Amino acid sequence: MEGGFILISYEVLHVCKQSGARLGKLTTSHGVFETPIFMPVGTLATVKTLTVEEIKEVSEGLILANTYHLWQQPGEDIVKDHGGIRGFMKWDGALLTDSGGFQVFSLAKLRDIKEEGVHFKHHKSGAPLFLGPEDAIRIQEDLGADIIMSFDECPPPYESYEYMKDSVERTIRWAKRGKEALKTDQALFGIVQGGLNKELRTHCAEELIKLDFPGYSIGGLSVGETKAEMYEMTRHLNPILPFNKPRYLMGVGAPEDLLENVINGVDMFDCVLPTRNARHGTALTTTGKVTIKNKQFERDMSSLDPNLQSSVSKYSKSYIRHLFKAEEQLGQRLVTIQNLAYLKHLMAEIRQAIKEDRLLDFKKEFYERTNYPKV
Ligand code: PRF
Repeated sequence: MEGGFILISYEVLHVCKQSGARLGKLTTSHGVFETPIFMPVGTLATVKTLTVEEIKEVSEGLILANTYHLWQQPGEDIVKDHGGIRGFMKWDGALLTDSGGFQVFSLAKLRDIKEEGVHFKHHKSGAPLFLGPEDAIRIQEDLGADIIMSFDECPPPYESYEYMKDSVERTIRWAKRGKEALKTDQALFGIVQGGLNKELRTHCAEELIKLDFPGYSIGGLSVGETKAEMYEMTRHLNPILPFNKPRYLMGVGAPEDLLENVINGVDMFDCVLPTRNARHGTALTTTGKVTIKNKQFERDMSSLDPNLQSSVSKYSKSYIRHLFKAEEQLGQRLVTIQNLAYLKHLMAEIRQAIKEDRLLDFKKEFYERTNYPKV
């Protein structure tokens, strides 16, 4: 692992008097960040289509990568030989890795969940594999991120109470085993599960808090439940999670979800949607979603987002539409830059509104001037 000593600290700098949202400072060995923050996803040690210089432009300097994917390809030993993900992809910012739990559940075929971990078949080759809480920690130690995740189960949101109860208890035991296995100073977060059941969520949070993690993730949301149910659960967890530790809502990144969940006390977010949708031609802008392939943009000479300056501002919608119609890869790159630049801008606006105690006013304006959906 590169550098050896990796530690984080977190402090709340201000609480918005209007909304209760938190402004915080997250200190890592590879950068100091104001929260709330959105982290672009670099699953395979690349934010798809972008160079590290471009990632620097459109992020705060903190990105995410995936244990499951890098374990399978090229293998954590090769990444480790480069000094971890940062050396491998030449990223000099900070990093967070997900544990692989979620990817096993979303990608793998024929999973068999046991107390020791999960037996499953590789999502492409069908080869038999096993991943457990100690393996997830060992691999994340080799990958060398500043912040790492416990191995958890993310069950479908509408499973039975009995299933959810067993699953949560196992996730708590896995978190404990992961913490015991950790040999580095990487910041290991516990992940709160429990589906849509508030009692199970409370129980999971309380048990993880006893283990005293440096931060807490909220998993198992944005997996098929309604937005109202998601917001309700972050609102429920807000007073339960420790005030002076960062809270990270996993896999959530629609603009309206960032805003609503910041109001419910969330500090950190990641999501593949802004970058994945970009590659299919959906742009996120200061006025809402733009489907760039639409005929209406054929002769539109204006930039993708006239209110936001970035390295894509010089191109017309007409040109970017043309790139998509002609299946030119530059189109995907340009919309990826736009979407991440927009989320960076939105989070900066949110932090400013928190500082000025006017996040609820900001929320009202946000829904007035955009087409993002309001619950
Ligand atoms: N667990 C882990 N990673 C995740 C999730 C989870 O529940 C989610 C759910 N939105 C995204 N990524 N480990």
